[in-house]
Amino acid sequence: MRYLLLIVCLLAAFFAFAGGKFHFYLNTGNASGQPQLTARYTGNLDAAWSPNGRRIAFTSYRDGNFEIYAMNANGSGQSRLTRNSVADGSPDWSPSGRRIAFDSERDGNFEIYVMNADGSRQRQLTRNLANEADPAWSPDGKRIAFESNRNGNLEIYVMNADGSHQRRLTRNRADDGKPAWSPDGRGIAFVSERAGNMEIYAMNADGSHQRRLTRNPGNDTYPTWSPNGRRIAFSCARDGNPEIYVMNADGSHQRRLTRNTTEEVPNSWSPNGRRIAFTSNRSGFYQIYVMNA
Ligand SMILES: [Ca+2]
Ligand SMILES: [Ca+2]
Ligand SMILES: [Ca+2]
Ligand SMILES: [Ca+2]
Repeated sequence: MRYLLLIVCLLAAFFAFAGGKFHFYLNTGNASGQPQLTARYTGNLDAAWSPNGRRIAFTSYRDGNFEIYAMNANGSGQSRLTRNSVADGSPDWSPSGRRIAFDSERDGNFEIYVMNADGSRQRQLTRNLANEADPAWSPDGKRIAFESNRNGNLEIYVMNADGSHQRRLTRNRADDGKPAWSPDGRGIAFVSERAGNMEIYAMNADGSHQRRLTRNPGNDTYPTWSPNGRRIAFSCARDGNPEIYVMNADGSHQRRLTRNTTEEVPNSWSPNGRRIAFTSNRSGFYQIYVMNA
């Protein structure tokens, strides 16, 4: 699947993550009430709202390779947190707001790392030749879920927040990835291609009771929980290009929030539940925007 994704990436933009990451990249337009937080002429994506709502971590290509940055929730005060020549991405805040988990290719393939919220004390948590990506911190701060192709295809794994006790939660030949922990910590939403195209699934946090939430031939990806756990935002390409949708946590009442010819994917719900930070290429480059939820 990642080859298909790569083709989509190459068609859509001239940068892409490669190498086993379950990313779905996006392709322009304008919408009122959806302010753009990042500048033009470079790629900025993968926004993650800090638990107190004041900062947004994200990934930027402005330095010639992907680095993690953070900014104030209005787009001001942008600062770089990583500094190296390879890809760093997928930032996710610890529930305390003190640390950020992320993935990085600095040892030759993707691994999960953590750092302090100011970029200090960067520490590697996984260590193997496969790709580990898309970390998601459990709401109690004790565990981190992630995706890895260490067993031949992408599966979802979970480990303690110090990298110990890594264990697998999904088990099938299709790609499973992009874990998102429910706010009560009991469940994990994720993306799987087990039904032939990307659909959103949910499971208990121990991997049991895996169930499908979307059902259509377009790719559904980027699941993002509302802070009250009642809804999941996701992107779906059922109308030919990725748009942002929301549904109830059981998959019911799916409804579209964006409507244009470019690609929009949700990244992170604001902690107060009122806003959704998302990535769109409506300007010709991937940029971070916010809209009302
Ligand atoms: Ca980098
Ligand atoms: Ca690895
Ligand atoms: Ca799998
Ligand atoms: Ca689908």
